Amino acid sequence: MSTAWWRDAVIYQVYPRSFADADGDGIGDIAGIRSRLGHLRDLGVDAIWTSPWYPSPMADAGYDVADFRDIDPVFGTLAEASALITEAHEANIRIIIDIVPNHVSSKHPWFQKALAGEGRDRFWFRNEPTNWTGEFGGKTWTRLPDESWYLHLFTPEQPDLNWDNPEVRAEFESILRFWFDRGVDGIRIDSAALLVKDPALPEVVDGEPHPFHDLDAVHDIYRSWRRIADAYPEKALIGEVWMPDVTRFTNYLRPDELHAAFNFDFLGCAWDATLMRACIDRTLAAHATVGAPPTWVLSNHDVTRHVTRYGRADTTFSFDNNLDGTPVDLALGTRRARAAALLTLSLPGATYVYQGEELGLGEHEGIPEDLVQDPMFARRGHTRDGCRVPLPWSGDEAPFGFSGSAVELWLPQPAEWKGLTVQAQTGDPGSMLELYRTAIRLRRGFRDAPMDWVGTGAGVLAYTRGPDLVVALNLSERAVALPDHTSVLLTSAPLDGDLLPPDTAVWLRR
Ligand code: TEU
Repeated sequence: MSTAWWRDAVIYQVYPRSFADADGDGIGDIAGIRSRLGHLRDLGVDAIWTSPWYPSPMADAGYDVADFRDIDPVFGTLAEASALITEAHEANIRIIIDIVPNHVSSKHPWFQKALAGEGRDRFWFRNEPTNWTGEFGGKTWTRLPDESWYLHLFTPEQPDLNWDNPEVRAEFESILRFWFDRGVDGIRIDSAALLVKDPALPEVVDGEPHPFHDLDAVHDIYRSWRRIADAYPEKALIGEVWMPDVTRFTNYLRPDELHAAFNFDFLGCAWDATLMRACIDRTLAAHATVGAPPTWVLSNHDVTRHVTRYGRADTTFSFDNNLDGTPVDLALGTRRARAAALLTLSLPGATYVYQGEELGLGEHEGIPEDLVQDPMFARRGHTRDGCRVPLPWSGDEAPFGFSGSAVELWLPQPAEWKGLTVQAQTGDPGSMLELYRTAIRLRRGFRDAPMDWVGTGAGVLAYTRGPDLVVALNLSERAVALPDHTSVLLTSAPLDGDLLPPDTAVWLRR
């Protein structure tokens, strides 16, 4: 294992509720993750990132944390988390856990005490609300029986912490050490740009500095976190930073701050050669200014799965552009997702794989409204549940091996997933799973090689990785000539003789 492992790792996001259920309650758990580590080893990933597993009332699927130093009984125990860390390390897989520093659960002891009048300065209490709009839409202030209001950028069950309070800072520094001491290799930082608020709590006014998005003072927090991480060998800090301005974004990646951050610019980019090329160039140039590794992200637990996105007329993603229910061509989306995998797994930097993308799962758009769990749904009319459906492992019918018995799962699986189980795809050379397995294996041969663009016609992206590999992706509507090569290593779809068909990517030996 190389020291700066996060620079070129393949990092697999495990969403614990939906990965695998060992205790048969219809909700995934740590024992389930441990039982399926073989899948991750066979896939060849370098690390996993687990979404929150802490005690939580689950008002926001665990992103409402009541205790950062324990595990929710629905997921298991602290001892099981330690066993997972050990077993993952034995399989050469690192572990990144999720820390949610912007807010806690309203059931967290600090907020319970605040309600009783003690330690209110750990939160934001005011006599009057502001005009702010929450990150899920809706109001950011809730009134208490004593007529005071408290701030929550997300749901009312997620009161925002006051990062001006030194006690808050000390507490999270201690939480980082708690988990580093238990052997985790990295921290994914939730909503990393939102922590610091303008203490005057001014209204949001167009053209004036924003009161809580990306305030300069937030960087002091990550400088102190970096000092903590650096006191251990090989720990990585990875920020969830949604930031349209690329310079503001890379500020988080300066050498004394975070090691990496998710590339949402790329995730939201349309399936279009000119726009993708521009996005890749922008990414590479921006990261080079701070010496940070680029990251390549297609999906996660918050966004519409990319098989579905790429099968729509509008292939972009943005929370402000709700495309739910618009027509989807799943065959086209899958074809493009295969090509996109060969793109993201061959660009320089780290690649994130969201659980189920290696199976080619699409968004489950058919969840009945009365089963929807996501608190975003009531506020924005869009649910993130469609990308959070329990994984299909085996068999011909739900729960497809997710749970050992025919229990009702926390979210229903579509019957069409029968053909997409791990079992059904294993050994099928045309499957998404085997494509990912092969690509991740081959990637080891070039992952630290330099990248250079190769001139091609319009609609095509082509680049070399070192002396051995040339990659080409055809985003145009016509078949195009392959770049010069000696042999074909891997294709996302069959070639058309010497031509690269539309929506196809290829890895060639030069
Ligand atoms: O998501 C944060 C997030 O997606 C927002 O900050 C985003 O900028 C906004 O929705 C766009 O309007 C993280 C988690 O990934 C998500 O699952 C949680 O629900 C959220 O934080 C709250 O913890």
